[in-house]
Amino acid sequence: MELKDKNILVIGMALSGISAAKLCLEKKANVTVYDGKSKKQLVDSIKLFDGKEPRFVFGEFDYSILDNIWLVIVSPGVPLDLPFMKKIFELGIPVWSEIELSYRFCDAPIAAITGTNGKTTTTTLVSEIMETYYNNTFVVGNIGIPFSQIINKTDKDSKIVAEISSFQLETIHDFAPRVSAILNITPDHLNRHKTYDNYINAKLRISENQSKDDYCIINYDNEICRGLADRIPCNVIYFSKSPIDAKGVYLKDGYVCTNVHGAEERVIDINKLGEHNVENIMAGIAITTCMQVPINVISKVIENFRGVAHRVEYVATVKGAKYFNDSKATNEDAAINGIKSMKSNTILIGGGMDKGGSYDSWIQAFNNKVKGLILFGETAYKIEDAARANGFESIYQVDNLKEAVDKAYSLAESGDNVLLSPACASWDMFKNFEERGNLFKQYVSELDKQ
Ligand code: UMA
Repeated sequence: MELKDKNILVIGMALSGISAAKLCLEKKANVTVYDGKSKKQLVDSIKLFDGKEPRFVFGEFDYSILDNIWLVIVSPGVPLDLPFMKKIFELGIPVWSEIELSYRFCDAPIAAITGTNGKTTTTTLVSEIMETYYNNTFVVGNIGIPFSQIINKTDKDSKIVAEISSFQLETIHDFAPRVSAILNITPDHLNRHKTYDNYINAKLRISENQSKDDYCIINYDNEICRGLADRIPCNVIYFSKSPIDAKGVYLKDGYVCTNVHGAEERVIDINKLGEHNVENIMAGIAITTCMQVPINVISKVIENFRGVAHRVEYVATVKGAKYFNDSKATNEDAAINGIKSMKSNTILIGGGMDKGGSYDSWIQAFNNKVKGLILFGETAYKIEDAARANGFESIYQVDNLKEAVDKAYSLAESGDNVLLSPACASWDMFKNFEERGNLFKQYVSELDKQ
């Protein structure tokens, strides 16, 4: 792919845009970077170009910058129906995502993971498995590392694990992973995609350029995903919480099993897994099996997998109750995801710094799963009021996180979950959410010794 002397416009100057622009500059293209923010707002970003600067255009879009543009690279957060984007399409200028650009320079096989929920956890697990077995595995994409940032370090023997969002998929053209995965689809980002069908179609694009020898992993138990199978041009591999009459990874007789390579093999005992992660783990097994990692390597990594730190991270089982750290849930929406991922009776620890939000939707999402709500921090009274207003009464206020863990321990019975998912920022009592989560893990580890 030759970019020398080509006129390229990069739209958006944050993670993806800066990295894509740097790659194009390295390839000796004439690069213009546009961002709707002002120069003053972007001074720190400008410094990241280390003197090798593109042409910058900031603020209101100046349509004359489109003259002679050969290619537009659009950042994922830029909606495609903005007036200047519509003009770009009208002029017939190709528009690529940063993922497409990077793909054009990539000789390594890619495992690409999309889905409404669980992308980051599955991507993290897949990268841990791949790194254990293969040298030169790179994890990129929506997880926070632009693909273009690492592309120069890769060759045909590298392996790429990419978390891919629907925003990134909207502007692919040739992008073709060796293995793709659609973990699940439920309504999300509808303000951007306008209709649920558009969102589903954007997700499905992950497989559109795959050849018939490639693999696409889909969730058998998610009706929307299962319904897409006929539109997938390569080998379809399912994952399911029940045995299935097709190629895939599934639960049977207390084990995660796979028949991807033919005869059924047991991969791991379900009791060794955190229950909320089972679907992500099955997807991870299917993906890495199709990337030719041996089952014994996969099961060993899974046995030690604790999820993504501070995001419904399994901590330990104490007296039959499972403890989870979701300290990263610093707002109501994230905490709703936290409680949704719990499948059984849960003792929930929440509270922290007041960001002025309401807690009603979070409490309504408890859905009879929360048997006790333990509150501490600045927002304890506010959350208690909201909980009572929503008819929830089993509330315990404590003074600090240590007391919260002790209270949870005294309430927890075998089979319960204990979840720290505060729905609030941490800064009233901690340096950051990481410190809050780490202390939680430390207090839980000390319970064993009581
Ligand atoms: N901008 C404009 N005009 C606009 C909109 C944005 O000029 O109309 C500019 C902003 O001023 C800003 C830049 O574009 O300077 C931001 O671009 P961006 O939002 O694409 O942000 P990046 O930092 O490039 O991050 C993107 C992904 N962001 C989004 O998809 C919104 C990151 O995913 C991803 O980690 C990163 O690329 C690297 O690949 C984040 C995300 O929230 C985590 N993803 C969504 C999700 O997970 O739900 C999809």
